[in-house]
Formats: sequence, C-alpha cells, structure tokens
Amino acid sequence: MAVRKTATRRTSRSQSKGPAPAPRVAILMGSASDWETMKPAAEALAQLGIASDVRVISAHRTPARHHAYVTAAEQRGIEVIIAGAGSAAHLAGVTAALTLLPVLGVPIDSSPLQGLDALLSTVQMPGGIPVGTLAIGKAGAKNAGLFAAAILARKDPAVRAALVRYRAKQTASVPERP
Ligand code: RP5
Repeated sequence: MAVRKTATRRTSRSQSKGPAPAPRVAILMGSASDWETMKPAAEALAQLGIASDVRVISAHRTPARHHAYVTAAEQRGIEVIIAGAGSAAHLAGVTAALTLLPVLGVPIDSSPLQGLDALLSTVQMPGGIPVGTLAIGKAGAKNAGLFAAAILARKDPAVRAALVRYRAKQTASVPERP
C-alpha cells in the first residue's frame, strides 16, 4: 500500500467544517515496507481524534531528511514521535538524540531475525538518551499510538475522555465465554 507523502491524517473531526487539525504525533518509519506494520499506530490515534503526520524517514538512507524533520518537529507542534524500524534499528535512538520530545520505538519484524534484532537495537539504548520501546510488530505500533495518546491526555481533557471511552468499549467487547 502506498504511504501518503504528507499524511496529515484527518480524524473524526474531518466531518466538521474548518481546516484539518495540526498533527500532534509524528509516525516515522525506516521504509515504506514498514507501513503495514505501523498503520495500527495511526489508526489508534485517529480513533482517539488525534492527527498524526506519517513519514518514511530512514536514519541511514535519508539522514538529511531525518535531521531536518526531527529538529523542526517540536517547533511545528509535534508533541510525541513514534519511530518504527527493522533490522539494526537505530531510527528511534537517533531521533531521540535530536529532540527533547518523547520518542516511542517500535521494533519491526522485517528481517530474518523476526524483529529480535530491531528490539535489541531499540530497547538497549545506553543511559542518557531514552527511547520508550514497545512490543515487536503491529501490537507495538498500536500500543505506541495509545501510549502517545496517554502522554497527550495528561494535559488534554478531550484526549483523556477519548481514552476512557476507548477502554470502556474494549472492555465491553470481551465476551464472558468463548
Ligand atoms: C529498515 O530496514 C526498515 O525499517 C525496514 O524495516 C528494513 C527493510 O527495509 P526495506 O529494504 O524493505 O526498504 O531500515
């Protein structure tokens, strides 16, 4: 599936009049091939009414694009960055080195090691530059979106209310018997 180049994703607010909300969360991935895995992050945010900016940015293949985007992100209104990458995944760590924004890393299972390499590369940051690391693959991407929302919810009652509704709906969907 093609990745939208400037994917300021519209949310439920897209039904209302006026301009699209500015993205508050950036979702970066090292390759367009990562998109299927990272999509749950964007979907979780959209469900909660949070606009995200989805970009293919590689720390090693597009280092200038990476540096320009990350160093301008806070000024542009981005509050949390999610970074997903596979193999020797340094995207989240290098991103965290370039910004004071919280960075959430998603190891992607795109290599012969099925994400174990990316997990260790992302989670084993030396002390000083933190990366909050989620699970390998789609579950990690979904949780990264929810984690980003939880960060925003500390200062945004509307996001907190959306998370309360999300949790209640999730609980109600669990059957008592198989
Ligand atoms: C990593 O290499 C990317 O994050 C991706 O998971 C992996 C393979 O990328 P492609 O060769 O499919 O572009 O940098």
